[in-house]
Amino acid sequence: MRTQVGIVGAGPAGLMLAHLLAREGIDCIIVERHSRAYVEARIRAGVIENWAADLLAATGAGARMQREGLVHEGIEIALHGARRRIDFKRLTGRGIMVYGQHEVVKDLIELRLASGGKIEFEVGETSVHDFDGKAPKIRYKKNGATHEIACDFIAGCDGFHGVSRPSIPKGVLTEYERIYPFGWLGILSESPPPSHELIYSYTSRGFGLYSMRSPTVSRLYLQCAPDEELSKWPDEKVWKELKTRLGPDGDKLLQEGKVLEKSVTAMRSFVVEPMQAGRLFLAGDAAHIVPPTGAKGMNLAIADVLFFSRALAEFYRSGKTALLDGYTAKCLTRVWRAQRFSWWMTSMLHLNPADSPFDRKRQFAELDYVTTSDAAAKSLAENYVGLPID
Ligand code: FAS
Ligand code: PHB
Repeated sequence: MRTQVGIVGAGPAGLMLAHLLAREGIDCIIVERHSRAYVEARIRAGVIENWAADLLAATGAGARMQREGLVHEGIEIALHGARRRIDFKRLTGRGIMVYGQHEVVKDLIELRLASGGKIEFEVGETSVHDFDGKAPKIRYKKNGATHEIACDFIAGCDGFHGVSRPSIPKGVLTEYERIYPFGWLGILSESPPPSHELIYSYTSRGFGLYSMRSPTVSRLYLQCAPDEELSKWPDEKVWKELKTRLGPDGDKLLQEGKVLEKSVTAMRSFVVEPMQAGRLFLAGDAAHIVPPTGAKGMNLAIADVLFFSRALAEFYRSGKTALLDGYTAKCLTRVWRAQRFSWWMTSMLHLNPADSPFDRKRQFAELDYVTTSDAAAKSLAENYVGLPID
């Protein structure tokens, strides 16, 4: 097979790239190791930045999001149960879209297949080759046969555990990492959220996040140990702890419901530089990971492929490589700002076992300041809704 851009991975990065390239008339093929059903059911992010929701809508991939998504104009931060609102609309004039990542994935897959675009699901033994030259190749196995895609460029959109990044020769990439001494135990439940906006709760028992996917489906998280054993968390214990960390009226506010999904996610900050090697370009989680407290993961993936699609459009239009050569620098400015914000939100809202009593007091003072000073709240708000993208 031959195409212009070979894409490894059908997550938000790979699918959004294919969508943007199709609009530029640039041919591409996606290879994905899991089935369509699997990637469409995988529960991950839920917050879409303002510009990203506008991009989905402006490029014809946002109709269902606009029908079923929830526009939020603020969040609440609870300090030991006392809830204070950060008014995004008043502070920045913008809001966020609450719409599940798996819904975005469903919409982009449907659009791509409906327009005759190619996605090879359930491939095995994917490998990438010759990206140091002008004729890179992707090889994979499917139904017992080996297949090869010859292309001009490879987009490594295969997440943190994919094959693209590790295929780059040793010494080319520099890794930056921070591992956090806590994780999140998350549930998806058939129950109404405790509030019509997200609640970020700071308590002496650890962090709690009360998010949603719809007015009847909640996405709820508890700070836990990074290697917490799910078997130690039967549903009733999860509900009890979620109510406790919501504050004195937790019992009244949080209705229980059927738990549809339960998982523990460890937390890290990770960036590789550069995000390209020859004609292999990394995007999304393949190049960087943020702790989910700032809700930046999916949004960074979409930003990377927006920049990459523009660079490819310039190349195929004019042969110029300025934007391709500048891809890493363009992405990393936004990546490091999101890394700072995500680290800051994570450090401010979680209990770090290594913290001293002084740290705890300082932490509380920071939360108190951020939720009472317009200047500080505006900084949080503009980072949360999404820094302007150009
Ligand atoms: P993805 O990981 O989404 O997609 C990569 C794709 O490549 C996958 O479909 C994978 O199957 C495929 N792939 C991998 N190796 C392959 C190979 N060898 N061959 C072919 N295909 C291959 N962010 C939030 O903001 N809020 C959250 O609550 C949240 N929860 C998360 C929970 C988890 C467990 C994880 C891992 C991430 C979470 N994130 C969350 C961050 C998340 O949103 C990511 O940033 C987002 O999925 C990144 O998108 P992609 O870069 O497309 O990578
Ligand atoms: C989610 O809804 O899954 C979600 C929302 C906000 C976050 C993280 C996750 O910061």
